[in-house]
Amino acid sequence: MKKSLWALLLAGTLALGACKKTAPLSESAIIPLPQEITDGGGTFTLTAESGIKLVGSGDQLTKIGEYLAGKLRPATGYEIPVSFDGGQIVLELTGNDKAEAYELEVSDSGVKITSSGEAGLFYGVQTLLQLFPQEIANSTTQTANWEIPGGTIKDAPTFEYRGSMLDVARHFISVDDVKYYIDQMAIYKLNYLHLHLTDDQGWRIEIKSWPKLTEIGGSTEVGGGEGGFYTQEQYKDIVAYAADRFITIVPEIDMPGHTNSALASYAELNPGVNLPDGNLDSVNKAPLDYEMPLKNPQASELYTGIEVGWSTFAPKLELTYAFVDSVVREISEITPGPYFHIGGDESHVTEKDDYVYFVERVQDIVSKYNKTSIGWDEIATAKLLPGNVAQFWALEENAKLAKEQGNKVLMSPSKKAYLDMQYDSTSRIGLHWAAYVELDSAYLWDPAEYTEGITAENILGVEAPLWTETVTNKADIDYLVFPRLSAIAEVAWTKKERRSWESFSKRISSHGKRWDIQGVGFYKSPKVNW
Ligand code: TNX
Repeated sequence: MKKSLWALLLAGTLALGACKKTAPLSESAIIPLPQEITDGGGTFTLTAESGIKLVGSGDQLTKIGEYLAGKLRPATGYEIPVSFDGGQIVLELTGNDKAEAYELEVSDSGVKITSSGEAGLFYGVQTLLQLFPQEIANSTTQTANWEIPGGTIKDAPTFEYRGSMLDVARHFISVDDVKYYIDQMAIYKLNYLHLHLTDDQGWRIEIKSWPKLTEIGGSTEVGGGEGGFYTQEQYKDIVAYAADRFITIVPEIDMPGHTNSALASYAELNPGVNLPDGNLDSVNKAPLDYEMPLKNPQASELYTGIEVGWSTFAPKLELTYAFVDSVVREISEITPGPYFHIGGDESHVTEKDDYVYFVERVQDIVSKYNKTSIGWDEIATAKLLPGNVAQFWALEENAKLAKEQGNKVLMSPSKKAYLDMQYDSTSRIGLHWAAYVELDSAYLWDPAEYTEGITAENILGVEAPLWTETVTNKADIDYLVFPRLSAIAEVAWTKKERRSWESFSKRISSHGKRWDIQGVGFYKSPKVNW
C-alpha cells in the first residue's frame, strides 16, 4: 500500500516535470510570428558560463551584443560577457547592408543569429529574447531553468514600414515616456516612430527662428494642463535612442489645418482684415480670396478643447511659406530619417484650391531639404511629387488617387489601426468615432486586401497611431496600446498565410505575463485566456 502511494507520487511529480518541459520551437510565443520555423532536436540552456560572441564588424554590432546581454543579466544574475573571442551565443554580421532578414539557430551547443544587416541581427535578438522563459523579463535575479527549444528560424518582414505614431500635441508626452514607447516598439520589430509634434492644442518642438511657437504654443494642452515641448537637443536624444533600436523618427508638422498653436503664437501668420470700423469680430473668419497681407492680424487664442477641422494657415500669405521653410529646415537638420510628415488632414476651413496650392508648395519645400513627404490621405487630392506617401486613414478614394499618381500608401485604417479607439463601450478612455476596436478586430485584417484596388505593391507599410485627446499619462498609453500594438506589428511583419487569430490569441497571453512582470498596464481583452 505504502509503496504504491510513493509510486503514484513519483509518477505525479514526473508528469508535472514533463508539463514544464520546454515546448518545441514552433510552438513558442513569438510575436510577430516568424515566417519559417523548423523544430530541431535538443535545447540550449543559458548558464553562468554563457557569453555572447560577436562576429563581423559594424558600428552597431557591439551595441547589439550589449543590448542582448543587458536583457539577459538582470533576471539570470549571470555575467554574460560580450566579446569577439568566444561565447555560446554567436551574433554574426555577414554584410553591411540594411537587411532586416535574419536566421536563428538553436542547438544543444549554442545559439547563432546571422544577418547581413545590423537591423536583422537586432530582430534576431528580439526573437531570441522571446524564446526564454517569461521570468527573463524580471529586473531582479530569479531561479529558473533558462532553457530554449532547438531548431531554426528564417525570418524577414512583409512590409518595409512598420510604424506607430504618438500624438504628443494633444497631451504632451515626456522624453522618458517616449523612450519607454520606443523600447516597447523594438520588441515587436517596429521600425518607424511618427511623432505628431503640432496640433491646435500645442506646438511641441523648439524652432530657434520662431521661438514663440514653444513659448506660447507649447504652454498648454487638452484640458488646460501645462503642456510642454522638446528642445532640439531633447529631440536629437530621442532620435539617437530610437536609432540604437533601429527605429527611425518621422516628425510631423500638421498643416494647413490643425495649426492653432502656431496661429496663437504669431499674430502675423493669421490672415488680417482691413476693417473699416476697427471691429475685430470677423478676424480669422475672413474669406481667403483677399489680398495678402492685410492689416490687423490678430493672434488666435490658445485652445484646449478637442474639436477638429476649424483652423488653417493662410495659404495666400507669402509669410506662411517663409515660416514653413524655416520649420522644415530646422527639423530636417536634426532628422536623419528620410521622411517628413506634412499632416494635411481635416483642413475643413481651407478652401479646396488653396489647400491643393498649399500642399504642393510645402512638398517642394520638404524636397528642397532632401526629405520625402508623407501626408494624411487628403494630400492625394494635390499633385504628389514622385515617391511621396499618402497615409490612408479615412477615405478610400484618396488612397486610390495616390495609387493613380504612382505614389505609395501607408495603411492606417482608423477602424483597425487606431490605438485611440475604445475596445468596447465600457473602455475607460478612448474615442469611438471610427469603431470599437477589440483585439481580434485589430488583428483580423490584411493591409493588401483592406482597400479595394490597393494591393501589396501600392503599400509602403502599416502604422498604428495613438491620438491623445483622452490620454494623459503612461497608464493611459499602456491601456490603449497593449495588446493592440502587438497585433498590428504582426499584421505588418508576418505574411497573411501564416497568421491566424487562434495562434495569435494563444501567443499573446505569454506576452501578458511579461507585461505583468514589467508593470505594463495592458488591457486584459476578454477575447484572450490570459
Ligand atoms: C482624426 S486621424 C484626426 C485626429 C484626431 C483623431 C482622433 C487624423 C488624420 N485626424 O486629429 O486626433 O481623429 O481619433
